[in-house]
Amino acid sequence: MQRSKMKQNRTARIIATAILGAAFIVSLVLASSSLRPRSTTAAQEKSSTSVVSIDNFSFVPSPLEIYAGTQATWINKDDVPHTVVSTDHKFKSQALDTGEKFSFTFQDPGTYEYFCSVHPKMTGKIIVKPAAAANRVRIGGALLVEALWLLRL
Ligand SMILES: [Cu+2]
Repeated sequence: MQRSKMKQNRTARIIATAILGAAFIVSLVLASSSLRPRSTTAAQEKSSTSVVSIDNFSFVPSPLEIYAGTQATWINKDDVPHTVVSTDHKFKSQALDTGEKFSFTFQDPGTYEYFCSVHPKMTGKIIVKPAAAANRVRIGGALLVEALWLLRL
């Protein structure tokens, strides 16, 4: 009886050690991937996905997906003035003439709906996701907590 319980304990400890090892390797991989290409991915996120064209009486793209902390810029490519007005009063542009821009930095994750006050049927949406780097840190932390919990077995 006593002996089989000891054996069980040892098996649990071996499994816990294996999982801890795996978690450690995973967190190492996550750490290195968040350290190295961060500057390029941040640059890519900024340059490729944060511009909304106002073209032919519509906002393109919509929805626009960005990470928290990203500045979104609207550019009016139409021949008539448009505005960019948040439905929840979070941001509001002046009337934008052809070629004029409006920018707003989205700090908090969430969904932001907006419209053009000159043409209220023109609507758009910005989806702000949690910052990628913060996510990786959160996953690493969760793995560590799980490994520590398993070690208590
Ligand atoms: Cu408009």
